[in-house]
Amino acid sequence: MPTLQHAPAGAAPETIAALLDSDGALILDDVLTPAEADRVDREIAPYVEATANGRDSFTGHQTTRTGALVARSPACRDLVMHPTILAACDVFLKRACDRYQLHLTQAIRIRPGQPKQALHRDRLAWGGFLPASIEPQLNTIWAMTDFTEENGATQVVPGSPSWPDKRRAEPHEVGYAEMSRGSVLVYSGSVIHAGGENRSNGDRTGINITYCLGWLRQEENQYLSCPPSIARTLEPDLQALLGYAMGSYALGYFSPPLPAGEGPEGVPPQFALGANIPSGWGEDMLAVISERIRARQSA
Ligand SMILES: O=C(O)CCC(=O)C(=O)O
Ligand SMILES: [Fe+2]
Repeated sequence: MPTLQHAPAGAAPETIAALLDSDGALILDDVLTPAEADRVDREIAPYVEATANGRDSFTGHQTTRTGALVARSPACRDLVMHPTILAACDVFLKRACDRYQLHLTQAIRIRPGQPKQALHRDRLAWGGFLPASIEPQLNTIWAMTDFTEENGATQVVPGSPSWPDKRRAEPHEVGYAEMSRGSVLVYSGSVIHAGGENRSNGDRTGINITYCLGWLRQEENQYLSCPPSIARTLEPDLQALLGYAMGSYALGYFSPPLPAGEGPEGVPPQFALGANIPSGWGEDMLAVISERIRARQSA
């Protein structure tokens, strides 16, 4: 059975990106202290307890999935903003975008009796239209319980990012993201993986926090899961990660739907959170993009 590579909590972003390119996944060991994991547990527990099982075999009839974790849990905001993960996103995702964004926040509780999930690539969320040369996504699952092969540790097929679409994994090619509570599975949008079967007596809980290229649609609609009334209380970098920032020169502006003459036209999303937008706010980004277009044309 293949095993996953492990790296320390503060691993260099280039190391993480290289393993994501080659293997598609790795485990960062013991990133959270037990007290930090307890805090996450405490904050999400009421929501997780109240969540019904999934609606089909993919979401899992013995699995609960609980979202809106930025709005609901300050401790989960710290996971979203974890410096090791954001540094890895800077290297891994900025190869194909000006800005990456939060894609999904979801506590996944695999309960006893849940069978294996079907193997898949998360990039199929975009329907298979993205060219294979573009890696759209960096994913994390933060272990809130120990992850073991017996209790449903994520199944992962190391090396599968480069496989052709039609290749299916043989059982001996599937490994398990076994890790201790507080560790993090990091995996790409292109690696073949799935939730595991839970043959134990206890729950397996992981916090799935994922990031994607800023020009793609987010899996969890962050503007609805964390609307401006809540987003305006967050730190600016987290607001931007949710999508309350321009994704590129022409991505994401809006016109506040106010009576005629009472609001500006075409302002960045931060305006909805109370920020003052300076005049000529697009100039810097326009210069960057014009330069890039020139460089492409002359290449
Ligand atoms: O819970 C897990 O271990 C993985 C779940 C998964 O891959 C998914 O739902 O897309
Ligand atoms: Fe998945």
